[in-house]
Amino acid sequence: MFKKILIANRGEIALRIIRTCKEMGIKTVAVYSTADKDALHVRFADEAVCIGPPPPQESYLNIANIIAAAEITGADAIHPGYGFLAENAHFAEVCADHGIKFIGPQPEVIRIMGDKALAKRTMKAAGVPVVPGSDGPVETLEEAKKIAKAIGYPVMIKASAGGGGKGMRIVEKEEDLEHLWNIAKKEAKAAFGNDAMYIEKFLKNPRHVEIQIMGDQYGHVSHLSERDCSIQRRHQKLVEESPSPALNQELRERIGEAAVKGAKYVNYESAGTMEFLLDEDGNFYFIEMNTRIQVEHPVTEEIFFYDLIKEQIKVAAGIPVSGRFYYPKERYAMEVRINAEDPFNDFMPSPGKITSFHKPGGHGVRVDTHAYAGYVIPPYYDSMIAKLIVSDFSRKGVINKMLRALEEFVIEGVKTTIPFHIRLMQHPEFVKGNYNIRFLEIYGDELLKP
Ligand code: MV4
Repeated sequence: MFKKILIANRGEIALRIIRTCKEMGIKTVAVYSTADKDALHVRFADEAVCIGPPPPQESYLNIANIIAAAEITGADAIHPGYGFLAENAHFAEVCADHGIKFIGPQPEVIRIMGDKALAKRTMKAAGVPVVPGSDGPVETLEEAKKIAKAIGYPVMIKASAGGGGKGMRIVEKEEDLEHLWNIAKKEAKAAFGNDAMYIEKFLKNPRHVEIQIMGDQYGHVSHLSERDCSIQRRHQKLVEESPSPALNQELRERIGEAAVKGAKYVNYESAGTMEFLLDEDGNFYFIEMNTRIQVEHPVTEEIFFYDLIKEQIKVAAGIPVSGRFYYPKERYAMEVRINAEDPFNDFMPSPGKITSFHKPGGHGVRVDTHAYAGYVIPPYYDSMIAKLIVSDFSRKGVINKMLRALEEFVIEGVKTTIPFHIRLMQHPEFVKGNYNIRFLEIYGDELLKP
């Protein structure tokens, strides 16, 4: 087992990782930018190393400084958390070159999944259902026209280097293709320095259902059922829950098996998530794979009482996983993201000092946060300040408990997304589980007016 792990991250996830390391008897090294000198991850780690000024490029994305911090402190592994360097294949390689174990998948696998057209082609070859469309990248407008005609409009043009919605366009009819093709390509070039594009059939009212998987160094892969992450706004998830209200056990098993098949095909090591779109007829299609621990991993931890970070560390150290399928039994969990943003003013960021802070507690309530009374939220990083996760024996019980916990949560000094979540938990269609990725587009007016 590792003796000392460096956590190449900040905020709640850095704290989350430090906690598990302590339980495992592993020493921890925090890294921090000068903006985070008073952060809890710095205080709770055994050692802490400053890696640069506030801009992420100069600190949390600064590979040379992070490797130097690991070497100076004698860390034998690095946990990247999510965001920052978590899906950077080059960083994973540099760690290996320095004899430091990167706690995550193999660099080649990160590289495949980072190229969305290649990821899709690879999963198709593995026998995982994918959205009908081009087989890999599309080189020319003429080729794009041909494929779009064959699959039928509407189609979606997507950037291979994309994800998160950038460089993506819906095309309703052939007359619009040329124009939107050019726009999407320009956007992709500007955002990613790569304008490779692919095309697929546009699905109208899908749900976003993802499968949590865990693979080891011996080719075993297990899955831990699904999370429904359809409640999003501008590609930012706001709520995640499990089980998905849209799945029956038969469908759940088929998606889970598809995810395991795909992950085994690439010998996937570590925690990962296979993202699927689920259409109104119960068809599911792989769209992307995330090669990291995700923000919403606690939803899965709560329904299975299973520490995913601990498992990630164990498989990184060469301990095998059981290679089985896990389904929740009478357990429901939901997470809401509490961001320092004003939900009634277009989710405008609201950094600054938290003047008063009281977090909810009680049975089935978990709060993952790095915030405290007096903490100053720096403007340089993302605005998530807490995750509130509740679990119970029914979905109804979860929503009831979530509402109670949200009403108990006190955060003063900055605006937060709490009032939005309080309304959402009382929305009849949400309560019925009747939602898809367009939920906020449809009900945003009533949920987001001041
Ligand atoms: C789609 C789609 C409909 N049809 N692909 C958005 C970001 C990227 N991860 C994939 N996305 C989508 N791909 C086809 N063929 C609709 C979306 C989409 C979406 C997907 C998941 C969650 C929220 C979303 C919001 C808008 C669009």
